[in-house]
Amino acid sequence: MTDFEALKNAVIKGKRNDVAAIVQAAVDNNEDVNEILDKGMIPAMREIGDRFSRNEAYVPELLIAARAMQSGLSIIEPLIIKSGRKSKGKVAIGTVKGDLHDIGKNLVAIMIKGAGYDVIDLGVNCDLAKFDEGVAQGAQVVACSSLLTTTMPFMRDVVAHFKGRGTRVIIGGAPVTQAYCDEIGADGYSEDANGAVKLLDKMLK
Ligand code: B1M
Repeated sequence: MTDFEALKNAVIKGKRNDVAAIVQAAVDNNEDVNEILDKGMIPAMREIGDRFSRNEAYVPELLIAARAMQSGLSIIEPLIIKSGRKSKGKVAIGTVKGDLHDIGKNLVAIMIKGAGYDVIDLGVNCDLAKFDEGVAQGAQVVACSSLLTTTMPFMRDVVAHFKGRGTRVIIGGAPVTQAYCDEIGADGYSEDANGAVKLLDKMLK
């Protein structure tokens, strides 16, 4: 059984080899991937963020924690994504303009891929032209991620850009709320990656 506290500490301290070893052992042991994420890895990112708020951690610490998180995610990703499935639809996902946070966006992308959608990952710092590229490649839904209160307002521009053009826009990220979604007229909001799957299933059924 995985020691979630050890996994959490390894992510916080940025020990990516330790993270990879613990996650690999859990996977080899057939443990629940969602538990590894929800009890070990995601709380670690929350904790490092809180330390950052209290000036007990700085950007370099955030960066090495993020790198450690990615090393664990890359082991989990192939398990979540099933092959040989029939596509349920196409989604273009990106972190909005001015924002470089991609861990949550990557997690959402992995989960929706795993649920049977084709995903076009547009990366970070996406302007309107970048979201247009996703739609040009056939995306029916544009999913926007934002982690900063300063970049969140760009979601309003994305919604306005696609209004009346048949492309739906869904939004998420730590500062984003259902109230904000309603305010800017986005087609949907979800708090987390599993919620994004449910939202798409409802929207594209
Ligand atoms: Co930054 N950062 N950061 N950071 N960072 C936050 C977001 C912050 C809350 C930390 C804090 O102050 N406590 C704060 C924002 C404050 C605010 O705006 N109110 C902050 C800041 C201030 C900054 C800088 C400005 C710091 C600086 O330079 N002075 C800077 C900005 C850079 C930029 O983007 N232009 C910055 C930089 C960075 C790093 C580059 C060092 C690094 C990111 C590395 C990377 O992503 N590759 C980083 C990190 C790691 C964080 C924290 C610690 C962790 C984020 C994370 O990965 N969480 C974060 C603190 C925190 O979140 N508590 C923080 C784990 C991830 C799984 O969760 O991303 O929330 P999350 O995604 C969730 C949901 O939100 C949702 O599902 C995901 C999975 O459940 N979701 C969606 C996300 N996108 C979705 C899209 C959807 C649906 C759901 O579409 C439908």
